Amino acid sequence: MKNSFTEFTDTYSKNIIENTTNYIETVTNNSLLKESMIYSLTAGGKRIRPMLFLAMIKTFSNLEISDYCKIAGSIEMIHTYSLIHDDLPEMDNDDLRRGKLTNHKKFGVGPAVLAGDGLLTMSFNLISTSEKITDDKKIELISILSEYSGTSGMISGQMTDITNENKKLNLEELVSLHMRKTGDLLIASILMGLVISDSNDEIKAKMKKFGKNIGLAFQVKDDILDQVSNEEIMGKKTHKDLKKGKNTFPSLIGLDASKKYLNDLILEAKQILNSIDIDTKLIESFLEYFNLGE
Ligand code: GRG
Repeated sequence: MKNSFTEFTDTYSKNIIENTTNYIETVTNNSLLKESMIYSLTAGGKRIRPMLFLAMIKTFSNLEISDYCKIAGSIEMIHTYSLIHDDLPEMDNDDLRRGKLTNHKKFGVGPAVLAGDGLLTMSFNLISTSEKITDDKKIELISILSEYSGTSGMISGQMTDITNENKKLNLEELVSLHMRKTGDLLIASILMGLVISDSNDEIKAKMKKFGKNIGLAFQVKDDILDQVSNEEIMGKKTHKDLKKGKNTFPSLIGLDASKKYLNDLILEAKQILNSIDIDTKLIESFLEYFNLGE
């Protein structure tokens, strides 16, 4: 049975993808660039980050959700660019993503780098052209998204990751790496939704902590599944981490302790939601994503 977050995703993800692909079609004047950007954006994916952004607006305001699908698309553009670049031979070297050929396998390395660059730069342009928010809010959103996906956030986490293969990190270093690489874009999505909702500082602080927990949980789950799942279920190669000498939670603290860690992070995230005096059921239903199905 679908939970409310999945139904929410079904309702709005088409609108998000239509907004972004229409924009790419309109402003891009090279057909290969257009095709390669749209290929990866429409290749599937759970749309977790744009949906978290919209779920904040739904939960913390009375605004019309469809007015913000264009901005939600800007977040998915950043996420998709990061996946295209992460899959490149000089990074994680993957042939499959979202169950399809990776961008560079389909179009070549050069076009894949440029498709990623195109999505990255277009993301901010998309926010700047939104008719639904004030200029002050545009600046705030662009500032959050560029900071958290940038050189103190996702990009710095990725740099630590690729330069520390075959070098053992301790738990604190591993947590810091993944907070930046995976957590920060999720936190940005949440904070951007709260900016639109005009939420107060207390809600922002609580939901930022919630974002940190789910960001970390995301990676712990990914590490666990890389060890115990298979390519058919994941839509990408599994058992890669060990082969590549990657630092993972199971390799550092063991599989059972990783599962307990995941559980504790989600429990704490639920407690944060329970401490907010508002109906947060939609956000809470997202947490079912972290069930390992055991
Ligand atoms: C190249 C600057 C740069 C950054 C790459 C996101 C990232 C940073 C790398 C991805 C590595 C990875 C597999 C991380 C595990 C968690 C994660 C972000 C998985 C992919 O996100 P999902 O599951 O993907 O939301 P879909 O396809 O559903 O959108």
